[in-house]
Amino acid sequence: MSALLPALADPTDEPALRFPDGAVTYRELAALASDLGVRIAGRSRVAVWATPTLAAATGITAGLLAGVPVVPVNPKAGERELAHIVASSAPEVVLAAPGVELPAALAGLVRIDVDVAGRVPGAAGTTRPVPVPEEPPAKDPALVVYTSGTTGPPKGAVLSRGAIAADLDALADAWAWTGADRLAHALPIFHVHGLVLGTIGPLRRGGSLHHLGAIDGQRLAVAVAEGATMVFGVPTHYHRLAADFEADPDAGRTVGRARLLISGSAALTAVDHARIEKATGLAVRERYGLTETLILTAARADEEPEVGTVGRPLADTEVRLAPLPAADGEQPDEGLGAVEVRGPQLFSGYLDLPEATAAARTADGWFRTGDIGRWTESGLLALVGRQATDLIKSGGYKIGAGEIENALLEHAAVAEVAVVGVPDPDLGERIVAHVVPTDRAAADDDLARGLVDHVAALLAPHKRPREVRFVESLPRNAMGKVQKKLL
Ligand code: MCA
Ligand code: AMP
Repeated sequence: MSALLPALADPTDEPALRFPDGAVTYRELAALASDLGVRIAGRSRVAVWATPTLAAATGITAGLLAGVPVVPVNPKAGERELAHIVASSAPEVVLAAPGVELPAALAGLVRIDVDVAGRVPGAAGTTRPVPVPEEPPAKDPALVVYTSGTTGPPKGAVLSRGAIAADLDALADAWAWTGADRLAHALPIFHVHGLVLGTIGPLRRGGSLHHLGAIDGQRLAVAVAEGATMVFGVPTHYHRLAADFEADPDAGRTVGRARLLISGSAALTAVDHARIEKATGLAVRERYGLTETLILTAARADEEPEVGTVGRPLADTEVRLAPLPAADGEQPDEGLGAVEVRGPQLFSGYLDLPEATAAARTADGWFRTGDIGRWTESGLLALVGRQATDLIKSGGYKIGAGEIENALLEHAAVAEVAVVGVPDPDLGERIVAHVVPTDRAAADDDLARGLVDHVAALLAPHKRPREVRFVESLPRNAMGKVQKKLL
């Protein structure tokens, strides 16, 4: 494998990263990141306070250059979740922009400020990268990304340098993605979508990223008018863009000058596919993957995409459909199967969780995605659902129902609770908590708001229920198990 980020080894004055707080060329980024890289070299792991900023992206780049595994931290993670991530990943250092106040859970770490303002602009041509340690082997970890399961706290997926390089190169093949491409998006950079694809992706190609800060049709139109050629987003982004373009058709037409609109992390509805195509003239292409596997399949740039599919397996990626177990005595529909995969982009395992790592694979070594799919006549993969009902996808975030239930049960006003995802046109699924209160008389709107805030503060705002329904009891089967299907 070549270096993970070859464009930083021999940097030019071409644009590399642009965020709302600043922009850098490759020469500037190489100088900033290698300077920082030398200061963190040799550390076991480095946490990065992953706001959508140039400072955070520079910190992540520094970790990759120095060969120090990066733990991107959601800056809105609640106290419980943050404490878990810090205890589990045990970083030695935390990188954050100067002046940012970090929560107590990170206070015990060595803090190094990522000061991009002091070096940019005007650094071009004057700074020279400091030599960083030799490129580590491809099997070495690059990132530890935390992802939710059905129960328990999130697990750290260890992603190697080789897995990231292999996946990005396979996507480059699928999308004809080159150094001439300029990517625009508004994704968080603490998850695979915005981080591996959306930040490391353009840097590996030698192209650029324009991070919009927040999703907004007019802002995106300006980015495309300024040269953005590709757009990444979750379905919620496209749903909101469709409304923006309907209100401002010029913005939609301008965005139509881009080369590719790509959606992923959850299914884009046929309705939103059609709205975006009508507004921009471009058909959105979907791709599919998981934190643990990176991207597995994609609608190719050189093929017309088929709505309702997530494209073909990437180069060197194998996808098979395994027989589904009969549920409740019913035979599964013909043609449907459990999606299992193999490929060079798969994770190395869950950090310090050998049993969970082993359980994620079949006896013959294929990774179980937990998704249910079928092949279309043209050989494309269509996803039709998930095996676990306790996993919710809201706004493109994977959220375990059990984690929210446990948080709610800690609240004195909650006697019993069942959390489910219900269909939502904007978020895909909306988190709804069915709560049996300890005191019926106290079950009012104030308590509902209090429960929502409780989850947001303990876990993260995106894990908060969007709706709390007070109920007298939960439907249970003869064994006493809650029957969520009846909710
Ligand atoms: C509201 N807020 C609150 C509360 N109520 N905060 C605390 N307590 C409360 N009770 C705040 C929020 O913090 C937020 O602040 C604002 O109100 C709106 O929040 P929210 O409603 O959650 O945001 P949203 O507008 O609904 O978010 C939609 C979104 C988001 C922007 C699309 O869901 C998103 O960024 N999704 C991306 C997910 C993603 O990247 N997934 C990749 C993982 P503020 O406005 O300041 O933020 S999947 C993956 O990686 C695989 C490989 C793949 O396939 O891609
Ligand atoms: P995460 O673990 O957060 O990385 O989420 C991975 C899950 O997102 C997959 O198992 C799928 O269920 C879902 N997913 C990702 N991309 C798509 C897509 N294009 N269409 C439908 N579901 C998707």
